Amino acid sequence: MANTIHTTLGETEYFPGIGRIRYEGPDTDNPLAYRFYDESRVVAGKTMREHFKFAVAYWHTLCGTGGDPFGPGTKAFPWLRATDPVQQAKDKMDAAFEFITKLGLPYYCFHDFDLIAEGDTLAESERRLHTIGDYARAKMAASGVRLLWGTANLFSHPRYMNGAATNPDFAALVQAGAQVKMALDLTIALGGENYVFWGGREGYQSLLNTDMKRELDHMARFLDAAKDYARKNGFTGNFFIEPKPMDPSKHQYDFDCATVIGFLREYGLDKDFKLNVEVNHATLALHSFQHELQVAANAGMLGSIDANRGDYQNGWDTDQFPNNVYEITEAMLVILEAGGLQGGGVNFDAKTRRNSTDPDDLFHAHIGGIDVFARALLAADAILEKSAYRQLRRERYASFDSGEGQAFEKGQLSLENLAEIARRNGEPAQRSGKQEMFENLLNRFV
Ligand code: XLS
Ligand code: NI
Ligand code: NI
Repeated sequence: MANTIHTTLGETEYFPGIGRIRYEGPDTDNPLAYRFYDESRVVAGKTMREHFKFAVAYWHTLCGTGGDPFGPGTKAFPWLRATDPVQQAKDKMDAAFEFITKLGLPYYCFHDFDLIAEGDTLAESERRLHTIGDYARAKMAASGVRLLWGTANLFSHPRYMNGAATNPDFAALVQAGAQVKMALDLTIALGGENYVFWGGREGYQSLLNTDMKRELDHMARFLDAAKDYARKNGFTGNFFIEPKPMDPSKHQYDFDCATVIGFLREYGLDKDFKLNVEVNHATLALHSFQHELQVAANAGMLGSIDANRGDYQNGWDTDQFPNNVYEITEAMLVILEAGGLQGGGVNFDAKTRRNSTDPDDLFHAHIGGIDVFARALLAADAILEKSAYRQLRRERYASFDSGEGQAFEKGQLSLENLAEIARRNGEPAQRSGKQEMFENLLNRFV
């Protein structure tokens, strides 16, 4: 089970001089090695590999060349050189599988048109997706790499400028339908374990021109139709919704976990859909990542995560690689206590900076993020198993463990009963929340 990923090169080696990245332990000086991620090490009953199911995000890592509103891309990726779309897609996939397998990671994720450029017609797009799908299937079989999730890009093409499933024009909505059908076919054909909906432009800029209720009804109908199609065609995996509060729309319908859970329950979609929680989306919604994870876990919908981080000073989706062990330890506490992710894994929806232009920068970025998660897992496991953390937290609620507190939890006390007990007891004694002590406890294990 340890090394089931086989390094797979195409005709060209895109990352020469970089071999398989291996676990060398915390004391190594080798920057191209894992110091904490030891894939076969068992922590809390599972290997690290099973805990995380790390995935490379095709869009950032293979397609993102660093363009921003102030200037073009800076990264001259050799796999993007070919002008023929099929050739370019194959080169890109060669590079992808070389990269993923040199990192030894078990999964990848894609949008349909990350894999290959969209055609001028639906028929041409479908033909292209078939071609690259066959190519992917062979690469996956040779390497042992699997598809964590697929998705459709329903936000880049100008036809989606007013939304996809929530577009006020039915003609645009049906295009989105055709695209999701093709992306589902591809995901199913490649044995994808999950399928993600991130509502790229499902939202609005101005309420003046927007019938919000009608758009939300349409979104639910669309998701329901996609789910029915996938199930009918043998897809047994999970559907995930990825919340994000804004960017590109000013108001996005999938604002945060609580909003999405409410939406799914309102429309009866909560049995089939879970959540894909992204760090930088949580912070854009002015939540912490761990808060969003906990909200999802409370609803039994903690499916998968998109790993990245925002910037403390900038208020947009900077999608940087995770590097804060303390914060990810808080997240791993929630994930471990929730019993892990349901069907999903850890997808690096993160990009290197515009001026990180060496091929090995992609390796440093992923190695760093992977090790932060591994280290956080070890710390969180130690906190749960070797410290008084759980007990201290439980003790704060001890007054509900017996007697009248317990009767309240069981729904046996009326408001009159509460008032009567209050009068009898008088003013409660002050009890400290001990936040600093909890914070120090975490720091001891990080
Ligand atoms: C963008 C989203 C996107 C989804 C996949 O902010 O994070 O990358 O993960 O469509
Ligand atoms: Ni994002
Ligand atoms: Ni994402």
